[in-house]
Amino acid sequence: MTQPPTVSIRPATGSDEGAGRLSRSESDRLYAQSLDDPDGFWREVAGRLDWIRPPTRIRDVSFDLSDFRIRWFDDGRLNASVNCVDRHLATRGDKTALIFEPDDAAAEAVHVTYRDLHARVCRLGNALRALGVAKGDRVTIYLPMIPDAVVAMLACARVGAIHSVVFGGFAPQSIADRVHDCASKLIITADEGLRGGKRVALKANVDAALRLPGTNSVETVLVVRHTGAAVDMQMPRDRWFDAVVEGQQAQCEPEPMDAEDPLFILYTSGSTGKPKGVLHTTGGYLTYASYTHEVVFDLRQDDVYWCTADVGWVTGHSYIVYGPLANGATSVVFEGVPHHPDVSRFWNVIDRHGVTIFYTAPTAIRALMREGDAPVKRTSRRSLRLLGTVGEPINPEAWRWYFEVVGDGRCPVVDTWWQTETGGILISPLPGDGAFKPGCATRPFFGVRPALVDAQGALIEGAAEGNLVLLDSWPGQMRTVYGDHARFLDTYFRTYPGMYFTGDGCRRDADGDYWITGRVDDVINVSGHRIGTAEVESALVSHPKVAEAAVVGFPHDIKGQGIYAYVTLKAGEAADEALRRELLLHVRQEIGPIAAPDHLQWAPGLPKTRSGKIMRRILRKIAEAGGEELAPGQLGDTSTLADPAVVETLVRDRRRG
Ligand code: 6R9
Repeated sequence: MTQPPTVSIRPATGSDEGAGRLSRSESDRLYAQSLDDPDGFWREVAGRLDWIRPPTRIRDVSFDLSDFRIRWFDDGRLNASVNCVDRHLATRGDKTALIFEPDDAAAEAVHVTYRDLHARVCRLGNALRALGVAKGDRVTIYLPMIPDAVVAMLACARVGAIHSVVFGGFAPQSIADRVHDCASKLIITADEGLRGGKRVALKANVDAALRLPGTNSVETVLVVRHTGAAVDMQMPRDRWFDAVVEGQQAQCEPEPMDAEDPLFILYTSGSTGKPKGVLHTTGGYLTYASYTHEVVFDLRQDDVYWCTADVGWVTGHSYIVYGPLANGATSVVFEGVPHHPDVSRFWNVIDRHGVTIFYTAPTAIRALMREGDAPVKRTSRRSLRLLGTVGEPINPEAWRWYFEVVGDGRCPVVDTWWQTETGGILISPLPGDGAFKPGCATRPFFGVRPALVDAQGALIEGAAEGNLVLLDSWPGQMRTVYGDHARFLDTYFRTYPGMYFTGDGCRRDADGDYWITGRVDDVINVSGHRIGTAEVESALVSHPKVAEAAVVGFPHDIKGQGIYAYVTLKAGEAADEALRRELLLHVRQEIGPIAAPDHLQWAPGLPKTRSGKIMRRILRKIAEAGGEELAPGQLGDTSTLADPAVVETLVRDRRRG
């Protein structure tokens, strides 16, 4: 296999930008040390946090199913909000913790200092306690990207409540499923959200969710006044956020938490069934988020750091809120979208706030790349010194554009691979590496032991392609699926005994560097968002006219992957344009806009084995082929098909478009 050339950084003349970065030899030494003496290594790293009681036991881990456990720092005690806020007050109380950049580019940005943030977190913490929220209770957060979202997360952490943030793009049914699964006691939402000038009816969605069965656990809904829109307030359930925090003390006793006490639940899609509640605990997660944030982004005290994710996803949890704030950094909270009011928005925001570190998703880069260089080049971006990507594989062309056009060839690009389950970055180049491979997530972070296995679970050595597994634990690893530990073990540890299975495919090159190739399970990565094919299928078949549905991913220029749905209607139903639109709308209403299929093909029948299993491999090939002809044999082995004619029909209809 020939290696693509590496790309080297061109430092600005006379600049000392690279000074202080870990050099390649230093980071290699730290990596070796982290594997030689994990206890010593992580004990020292954990010292970066303020502990009420510092841990003496560092790691207690076994991936062996007969003796399974993942425990880090387990006799330590701490509070995450204290680490993210209080401990900065003495040295940087007046430093900006959050810069809020509203959706409306003409509106003023708002700076929230660490001192302001402390008072806001304390007031809400006291209000939560007054409303009966106690340690271990679950609180659902369904908010736009506004500082109150960060305040809400930290206030939960302060009183020991477990937050479950639900992305503002999810529909009432998805909110209800997530509320039901963890039996939330309280929801924090806003009247409306704003995205690209469009209003999102958050409170109305919560109202609709709470009319659905299984949501009786909710006692209180706190409503942030954001756009000022009129909303239905159902007393005594619904309370205005500003009214409940008003008059509360600006001091709030933090709940002492054991390191292994839960910090949050975040729902994510898997290959089967309903989304799983990924559970992260306090000590290990915070240590890992904070340490990776400092090392991978080469954080300095005067940085203005901007991660464009939403707090509804894990990237927002670890790298907008917990990592940056634990590190006392200035973190930008952006409410808007990359193309509003125009496609220079990202770059204008960078100039407006002097952003030095910028972290975004390949899908955004590809969409902006399509607009050409001019919208970038008319901005300065001189403040930038580091770029990062996350969420999906980045194609080398998009990587080069990001590096050359956005970063002017000056800024290292860290392509960070990780997952909701991993809590923080596991595979990434480091800024001091000097040379980078476009499209390559590169090498494991300290303490991380990736490996490749074949379908039988045998380890593969050297340059090869296989399934990506992790041989050992790291502090940020998820601890369980909320309420379903058996599902946790089945999903991640049973496929390849003794190893954590990531669900990703991966190639290792001759240098030992890792290239993530994408999901190998039934998860589609659409614009960096994980969608389970099973979820979309169940939404489609919940429509009264649908008999059966099969959903697969297909390559999409901007989104990375698109959603392709094959739908079989009940006898007598007419497959027409009106019904197609109705079904797409139905999925948006059931799950949310992010899950709406990009392509819906009517299927008189679906290819199945004689035992009745849908052969998705074949459906994927047909979807990928687009309008191209499929030569015989290109579909792979079709000998187990119950009815080969079904496939011929699908191929013919696909070509006709
Ligand atoms: C952080 C996050 C996880 C899945 C993961 C993989 C894909 C994320 C990637 C990447 C290639 C990268 N993924 N980062 N693939 N290169 N740098 O995205 O979490 O939403 O749980 O998605 O995203 O397929 O398994 P999550």
